[in-house]
Amino acid sequence: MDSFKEESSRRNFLKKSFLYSAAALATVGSATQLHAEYPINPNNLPPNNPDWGLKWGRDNNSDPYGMPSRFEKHVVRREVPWLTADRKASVSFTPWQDLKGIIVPNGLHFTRCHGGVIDINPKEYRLLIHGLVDREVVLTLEDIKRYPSISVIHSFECAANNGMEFRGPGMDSLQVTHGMLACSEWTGVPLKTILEDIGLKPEAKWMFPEGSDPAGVGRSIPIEKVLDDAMLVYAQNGEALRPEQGYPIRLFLPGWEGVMQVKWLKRLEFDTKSWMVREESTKYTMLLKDGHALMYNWVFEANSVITSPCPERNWVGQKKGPIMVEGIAWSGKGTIKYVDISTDGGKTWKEAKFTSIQLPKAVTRFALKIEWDGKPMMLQSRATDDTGFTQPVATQINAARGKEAVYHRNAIQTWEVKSNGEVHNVHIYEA
Ligand SMILES: Nc1nc2c(c(=O)[nH]1)N[C@H]1C(S)=C(S)[C@@H](COP(=O)(O)O)O[C@H]1N2
Ligand SMILES: [Mo]
Repeated sequence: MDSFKEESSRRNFLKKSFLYSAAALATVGSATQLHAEYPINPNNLPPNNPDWGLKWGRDNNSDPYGMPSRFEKHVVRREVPWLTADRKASVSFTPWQDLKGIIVPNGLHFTRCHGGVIDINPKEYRLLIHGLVDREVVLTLEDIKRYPSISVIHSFECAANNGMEFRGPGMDSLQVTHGMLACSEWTGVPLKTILEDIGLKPEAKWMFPEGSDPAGVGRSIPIEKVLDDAMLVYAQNGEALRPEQGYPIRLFLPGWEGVMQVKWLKRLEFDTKSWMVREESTKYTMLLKDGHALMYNWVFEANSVITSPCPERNWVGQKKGPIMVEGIAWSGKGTIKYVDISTDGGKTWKEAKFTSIQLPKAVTRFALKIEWDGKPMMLQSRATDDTGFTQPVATQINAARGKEAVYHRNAIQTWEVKSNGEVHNVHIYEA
C-alpha cells in the first residue's frame, strides 16, 4: 500500500493540518466503462417509443434465481490485491457507495476468510456441543432447525474495518475505508434455548466456538453474551446463509467483533476459563500507544460515514445549490441517537435527519440538505448512540492508540469535497 511504503515521509506531513489519501481504487465497471458498453440510443428517447415497449420481453421465469439488472453490474464486492498474501486468506468489501436502505443484499455482504470459502453438504453437517454441559450432543442441521427460531436485524463488522486509516489516509474509497461492514436480517436459534435443553453446568464461564474450515477460527466467548443474545444462524435476509457467510451454520453475536462470529461452526465447548487462542492474543487485541495491548475488546462503539458524496460517488458536474448529504451510522452498543454533519472540518455542526428505522446494533440511515456554494468543503459525520458515546476525532484516536494499531477504528471520517466536485479521503489533525 502506498501509504504504508511512504510511512517515513508521511510522518513529516503530520505537522500540517491534514493528510491526503494515497491512491484511488481502480474501479471495476466504472460509470465511464458502463457508458462505453451501453451507449445511449437516441431512438429510445422521447418523443420516440423506446424499443423495450415494442416487442415481447424475455420469458417471465427465464431466470429462476433473479439477478440484478445488467446495468448494475458495477455494484460488486471488491478486493485490494496487495492487502493480503493470497486470495484465500483475504477480504472483499461491501460497496456502500451503491447501496440504499439498511439491509445489505447477501451477495454484497463483505467476506473475510482466513482459510478460503468451504462448501459443506448440509446432510453431512454436525455440531458437537461438549465440556461443561449436562448432556454432550452432536446435532444435525435438522436438529438445530427443530428448535424455535427468531429473526433479528443487526449490523455485522470486522474489527479491522477502517484499520488501515491508523497510519494516515488510506485509499480514496468508501468501499475500502468502511466496507468491512454489513447489515442483515438473521434467522436462527438463540443459544440459550439449546442450552436450556441440554443443560449448562453452573461452573461454565466461557464458550469456545470452532470453525470447520482449514483456518479453524475460534474465540473465547464469555457466558454472559452466550446467554444474552448469541444465536446459531442458518438464514440471512430470508434465504440460507451463503457459503461465504458460513453455510450451513454460523455463530452470531449482535454488536460484537466479526471474528468471534465463527462460520461453518463445528463445535461449541464450555469451560471455566478462556482459551487464549491466536485470535485473542497475537491478533484482535487492541494496541495502545505505549506498546501494551488490551485483550477482550468485543463490542463496537458508535461509528458513521457519509456515503454520498464519497470518493466513488462524487459531485463532479454537480450544480451549486441545495443537495443532500447522506450516510450511515451504527453502534454495537445500542441505538443511534443523533448524527451531526459538518461541512467545515468539525468547526460547526448541524443535526441530520434519520431516513430509516433506528434499530439497536444496526445500520441507521441519515441525511441533511445543505446549500453547496461550489467552494471546497471538509465533510464529516459524527454519530452519538444511546449510551451517550460520541465518535472521537482522528487526533484523539491516534493519541490513544498510535499509528500501528489495526482494530476498532471509529474516528470521524473526513471527505474533502473539491470545488470541481472530486471527493478525497483526508485526515484532519488538530494541534
Ligand atoms: N470459521 C471461520 N469463521 C470466521 C472467519 C473464518 O475465516 N473462518 N473469519 C472471521 C472474521 S475475521 C470475520 S470479520 C467474519 C467475517 O464474516 P463474513 O465473511 O460473513 O463477512 O467471520 C469470522 N468468522
Ligand atoms: Mo475480522
